[in-house]
Amino acid sequence: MIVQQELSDFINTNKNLIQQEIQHRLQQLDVPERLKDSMLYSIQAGGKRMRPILLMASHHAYDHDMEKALSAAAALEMIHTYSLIHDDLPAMDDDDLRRGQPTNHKRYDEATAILAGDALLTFSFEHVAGDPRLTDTQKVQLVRLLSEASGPKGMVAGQILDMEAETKAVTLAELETIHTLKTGELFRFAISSGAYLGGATHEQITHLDKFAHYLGVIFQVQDDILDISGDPGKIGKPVGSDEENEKNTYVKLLGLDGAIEKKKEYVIKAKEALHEAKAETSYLMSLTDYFSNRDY
Ligand code: GRG
Repeated sequence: MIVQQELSDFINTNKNLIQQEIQHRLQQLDVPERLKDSMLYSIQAGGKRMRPILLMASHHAYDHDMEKALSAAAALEMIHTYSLIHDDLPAMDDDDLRRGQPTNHKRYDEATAILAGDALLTFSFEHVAGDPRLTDTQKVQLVRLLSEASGPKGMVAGQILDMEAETKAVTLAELETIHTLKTGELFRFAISSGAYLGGATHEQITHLDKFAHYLGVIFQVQDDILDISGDPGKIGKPVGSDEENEKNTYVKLLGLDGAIEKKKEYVIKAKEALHEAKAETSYLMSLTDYFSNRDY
């Protein structure tokens, strides 16, 4: 069992490593200045970096040489940032603020925001494929896992199902499918690719996939709970507005107490799956509680 301070140190150290990795690579890019600025604008706007931190923690469970996991972690954050830029566009969620700052299309313009998202998505693959710290087999495997998680079988599928669900009531099972694809697939990439690069076996990765599924739901349930608590740090539609009321959420389907119960149940399941993965999973254990109790 690790203490709170150790977890904070792990998070901060890895956050800095990830930041340096992304910043360094993007700043080196010899591309049109406006494109580079808009890519860096959204990357530098903050963000909790939860996905790449999870990837680093999953890697650490099998191997302490963290350098090897850095390009996959950076690529994951680039893809997450692209998805937020596109999600904020007028054709999708039409948001003015993200990460506490004007959204990319508000700061620049719609066309530039679309291109900044496209560029972050495609550059993420270039970054992994060009990493001299990885073997050719690792590069191919990471590109495959990353495209599956973020593409039409993963996050993009979740996004379109979520858009379709805006105009109808959904069941709990349908809601879980939407979030498993839209949010959970990137979590699954984080956990499985970190472990893969650390040398985990196929069987261990199967247990970790289950863990990632539960963790994705925990993250989303907590997101929905924070939404109704009106946390000023969270950017969404104004609490109580029509658009907010129409959203399909765990709190809407289960009530606040039911959502809290669901979260507790999934924390237990997540930790059971971690035990089965038979590795040094103390950071992943603590991150599960951190995800479940986060207040921003
Ligand atoms: C546009 C293909 C495409 C997909 C968009 C991620 C996503 C799919 C939409 C974002 C909308 C949203 C609020 C999703 C629910 C949970 C979520 C992914 C929140 C944002 O992630 P955080 O809280 O954000 O990790 P930070 O800013 O900390 O990185």
